[in-house]
Amino acid sequence: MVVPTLNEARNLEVVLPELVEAVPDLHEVIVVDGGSVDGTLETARRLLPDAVTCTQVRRGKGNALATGFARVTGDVVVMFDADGSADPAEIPAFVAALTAGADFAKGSRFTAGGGSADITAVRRAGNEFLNTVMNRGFGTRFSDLCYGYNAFWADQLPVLDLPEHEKPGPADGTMLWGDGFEIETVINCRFAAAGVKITEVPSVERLRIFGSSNLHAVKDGVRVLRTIRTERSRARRSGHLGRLSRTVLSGQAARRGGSADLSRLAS
Ligand SMILES: Nc1nc2c(ncn2[C@@H]2O[C@H](COP(=O)(O)OP(=O)(O)OP(=O)(O)O)[C@@H](O)[C@H]2O)c(=O)[nH]1
Ligand SMILES: [Mg+2]
Repeated sequence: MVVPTLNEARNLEVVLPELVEAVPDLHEVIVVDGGSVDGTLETARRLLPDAVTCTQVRRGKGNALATGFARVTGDVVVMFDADGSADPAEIPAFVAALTAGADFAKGSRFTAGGGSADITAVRRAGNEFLNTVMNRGFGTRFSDLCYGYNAFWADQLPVLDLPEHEKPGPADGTMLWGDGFEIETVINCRFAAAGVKITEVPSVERLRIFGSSNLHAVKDGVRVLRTIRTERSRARRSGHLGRLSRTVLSGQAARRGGSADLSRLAS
């Protein structure tokens, strides 16, 4: 599990015990902190002495995920927010989608069985619009582009080609492309452009337990739109768009076979 944290100590008190209870044979939990001032890392180490804990070099959720991904030793990577919004009881369903043949198991609140305690009419409409733009541009059938609870096989990491995570950031404090919240869209676009097999997994988003939302519907919507455009140009430049037809969104016959082995779960 890769868990990015920014001042989530109070949430970790609830989330980490719940995680261990839901998946007792978890292979590893990697907590990547963004310089919290509320004792987040100390809390993680106290609650989960076996957890891998580290502090990212640059800033932003994207850089945190890239840092965590680089430390994964398991077969499967799960992207897991620390704010209580992701239900750890859903992890086996993500792993099952992967063992059933998907390369990328994409959480969706808007497929049968999914849902959200935290979505407004405006956000829902915005998400629908962004799904449409993405699906037209990449030939995909995503139903929930803007959702960060996902899992993929660790051997797919090179496909993402994320920025080198340990290089210090620009002196002027600007963020590198992929270091911010655009990471989720970057990941969706790059997997889609590479033509990997994508399966949506129904997921019910819960409310953040403590702290307040960092999401700004309009500002973040514009950022996702910009990300789709940039990533589409990138895919076209690298000649990837021709392969898009291979991208599917359904439960497929086993590519890897076997049952979900949660002891090799890396996130
Ligand atoms: N390491 C690190 N983690 C971050 C950073 N920004 C956000 N996070 C974490 O990423 C996860 C998702 O961030 P949230 O602030 O919950 O963003 P969101 O889910 O889009 O919005 P709300 O839940 O509605 O506030 C949480 O676990 C945060 O603590 C960052 O710059 N660095
Ligand atoms: Mg959140």
